Amino acid sequence: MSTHPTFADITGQLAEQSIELPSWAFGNSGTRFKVFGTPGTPRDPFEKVADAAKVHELTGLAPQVALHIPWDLCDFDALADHAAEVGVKLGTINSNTFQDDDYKFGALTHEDDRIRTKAIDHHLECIDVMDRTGSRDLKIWLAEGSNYPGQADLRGRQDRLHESLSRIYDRLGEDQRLVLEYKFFEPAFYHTDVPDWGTSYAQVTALGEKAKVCLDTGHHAPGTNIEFIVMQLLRLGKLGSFDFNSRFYADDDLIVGAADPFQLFRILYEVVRGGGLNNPDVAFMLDQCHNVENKIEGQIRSVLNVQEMTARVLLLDTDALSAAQKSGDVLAANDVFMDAFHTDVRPALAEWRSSRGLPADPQRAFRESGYQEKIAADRIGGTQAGWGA
Ligand code: PSV
Ligand code: MN
Repeated sequence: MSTHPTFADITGQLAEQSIELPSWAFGNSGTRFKVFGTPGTPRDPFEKVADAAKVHELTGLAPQVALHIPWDLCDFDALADHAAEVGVKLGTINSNTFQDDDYKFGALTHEDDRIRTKAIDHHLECIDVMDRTGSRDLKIWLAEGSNYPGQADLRGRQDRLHESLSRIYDRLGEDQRLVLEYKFFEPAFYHTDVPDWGTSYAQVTALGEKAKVCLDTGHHAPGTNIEFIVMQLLRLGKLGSFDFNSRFYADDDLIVGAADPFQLFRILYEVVRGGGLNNPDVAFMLDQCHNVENKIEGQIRSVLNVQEMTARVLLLDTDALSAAQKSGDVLAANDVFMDAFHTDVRPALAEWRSSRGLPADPQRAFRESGYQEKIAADRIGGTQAGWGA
């Protein structure tokens, strides 16, 4: 006998959901062709945190903000106080070894001891920041690789990567973690040192329990079955975090769920199936850039997309699915799955938001709040934040 969950059955899980926002989503970004400025763009981490807090205020979904070092270097005690005042917390610290001339041929994998040490030291400084901000996770994405066959010693670089990561890992506190993000290409075009989940898994497994894999949904070749990777990493206890976004072609960093809502559903199905929902060991983060759309609204839309797709997954009739799977009824199983995907949860979510004192339509509430007009009028002068700022 299968019992189809009702919306009332799932609100407890929805209420617990939390998605971390990236500070850089509020700064200017673009392609290698052009970065467009926008009135009201934050000039410093304090203004980024204020914008992130607006997203949380209107959605109840985004209580943490991830920082990027050195882009967000500042007085971290003051920033943490400011975050608390506006109702959010500082979260994951992202390192950056991709914007310094020394790192042209690598950072943690570099042949030169001096440069490797410099890159390791940068990560140790990031851990110092984590100690100040109370952040748990150090997220490492490496822009390292080569463009031409024969250019680099692939094996030597893997060995040096392990040594460098070990030095960083050894400095982590009891409750701190390292999450290693993979990406199959870019900026390097021939080989990348951490191109896939297998490499990240091998490297973090060699480090120990406090090291996990970060899965950025935009960092796979077209056609990759990402939900399979999610399932496997959860099964192995090594999925530390998500960077959610969506892509049409490469690492587009578009709004999560915008390019392929069904893929987001399939990923979240495996998250729920594998016990990763509202599990503190599996951080939900966004890694997005809003090049042409309003940035704050872009973040609001993103967290709502994740919430909406999570609700659809939670409404899936798991008993019916399991019965169909066990009896080999291919189409019945697929019907149950698709039925959940096609469920329109928007009216129920709007009503539930209102019942919790949140706006039924957070995006509209943002437009009506006048916040964008206010920051555009107030934030005059200074340098707008963006890549390298
Ligand atoms: C670069 O591809 C990237 O998008 C990585 O995904 C990081 O998470 C992010 O930048 C911030 O460094
Ligand atoms: Mn990412």
